[in-house]
Amino acid sequence: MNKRICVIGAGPSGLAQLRAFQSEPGGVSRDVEVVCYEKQADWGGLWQYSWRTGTDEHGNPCHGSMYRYLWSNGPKEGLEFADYSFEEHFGKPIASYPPRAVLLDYIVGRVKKAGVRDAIQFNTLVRDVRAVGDGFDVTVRDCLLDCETTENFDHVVVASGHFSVPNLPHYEGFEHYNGRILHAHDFREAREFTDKDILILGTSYSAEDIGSQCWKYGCKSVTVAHRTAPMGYDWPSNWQEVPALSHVTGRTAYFIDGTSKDVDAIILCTGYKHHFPFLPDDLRLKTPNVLASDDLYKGVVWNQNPNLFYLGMQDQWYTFNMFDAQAWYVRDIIMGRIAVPDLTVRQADVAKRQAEEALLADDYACIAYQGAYTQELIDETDYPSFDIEAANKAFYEWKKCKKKGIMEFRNHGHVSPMTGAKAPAHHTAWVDALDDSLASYLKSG
Ligand code: FAD
Ligand code: NA7
Repeated sequence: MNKRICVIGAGPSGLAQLRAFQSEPGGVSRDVEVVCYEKQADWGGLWQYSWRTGTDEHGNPCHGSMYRYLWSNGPKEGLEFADYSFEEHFGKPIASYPPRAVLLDYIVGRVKKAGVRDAIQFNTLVRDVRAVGDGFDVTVRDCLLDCETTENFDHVVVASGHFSVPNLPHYEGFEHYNGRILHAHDFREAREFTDKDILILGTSYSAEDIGSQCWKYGCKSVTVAHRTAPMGYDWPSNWQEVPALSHVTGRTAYFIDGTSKDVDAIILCTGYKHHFPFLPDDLRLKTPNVLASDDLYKGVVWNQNPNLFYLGMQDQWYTFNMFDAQAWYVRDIIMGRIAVPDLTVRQADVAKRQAEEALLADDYACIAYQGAYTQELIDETDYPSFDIEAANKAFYEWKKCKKKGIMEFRNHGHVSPMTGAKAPAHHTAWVDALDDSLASYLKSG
């Protein structure tokens, strides 16, 4: 067969692809070579915290969007690997909303066990990918040696993430604002805003969580401006939701209903762009953050050139186990076990998924939709089947817990779809847990 496969990125998606090949039925064929290029110095993608903002140590755009004190914003029972449970990794049941360091430890634990690190070239930035015949020329820069090389591959798997390049809107008066304006991508330490009045734009995960972080670490007030609709939780008394921002003068933010508020900082929680500067027009995915993106058959195969794949490019309820389902599916296409149909069928598949997404009435329907998509891919490979309904249920409970108490939902324990065990309560309520280290989280009582 003699196939060469290039994986771009060693975050959860790229690592899922390495693990999929490592778990190949009958062992990895000596005729298949998998090479993973990772621009950062270590694996784990976004879960690898960096204090840096702007540019990294090599002068390239900094990938990291994670901040200190980040705790999982969804139940871990929704993202658990089917081939490596939390209980297997930690040797005991743990609570449902672990901090970043705990999740990184879990992600890394599986791939350490699989022994796939040697397949990764770190500090290596993919600069350019070109279709050549049935394959691809991939040009990379070794950022330590500061030199470029080009190699040919039969398949390319793009697993470079899509929560790293900020969407940065402009509002009138920003250039004269007398405070700090930053995007969520550059937010690192909530204590920077202790005793400050902050304004947040956006109403999704980043807005909710960065606001909650700043509140937890003592900011004076949180004001959240919504473009479409308020989040509508029962917020603490120093937190208000207001209509969209109109403009800024000096330190004062004016909203479209004519009200105003003096603020010390404006945090743009306005989402991210799918951005692939290393891909030419004929290979580049262009999509908003949705469940069924354009041009991806089964959510992974690039319609215009089915030797190219994308992992994890959807809006995400499901994460790690969905990336696994995708990676196992891609592996089986590459290994010739799953046939890719012709272009007309691929396009019809995308159109059907998009039409189905358009009919989804609420978040609960979106969760069920992505759960069904994950199941669909799993059914076609040997990825261990698991109780998707139980994972959906954890997400549904999470939604309800948030409605009941937005600053308390992380104290709830959910049932693992892998082991059937209910997670214990954490030893400290989230609001009082100021230390987010692995050691602190795992200590008992
Ligand atoms: P990433 O984690 O982004 O990894 C992509 C990798 O590709 C990176 O290592 C990057 O360095 C590398 N790369 C990029 N470009 C290149 C290039 N040109 N050359 C070489 N390497 C490259 N999900 C959850 O399930 N629970 C959560 O609580 C949660 N919280 C989140 C909080 C924040 C602030 C953000 C931004 C995301 C959060 N997510 C969460 C979602 C997150 O997207 C996924 O958990 C996961 O990290 C996605 O994995 P990925 O491998 O697709 O992308
Ligand atoms: P999302 O989920 O893509 O949400 C983006 C938010 O930004 C959403 O509320 C948008 O409002 C809002 N937005 C976008 N453009 C604007 C402008 N111009 N003005 C005001 N508001 C705007 O991104 P997140 O960063 O919250 O979450 C991404 C991931 O990071 C997620 O997986 C988390 O786990 C962490 P809209 O509703 O469209 O009006």
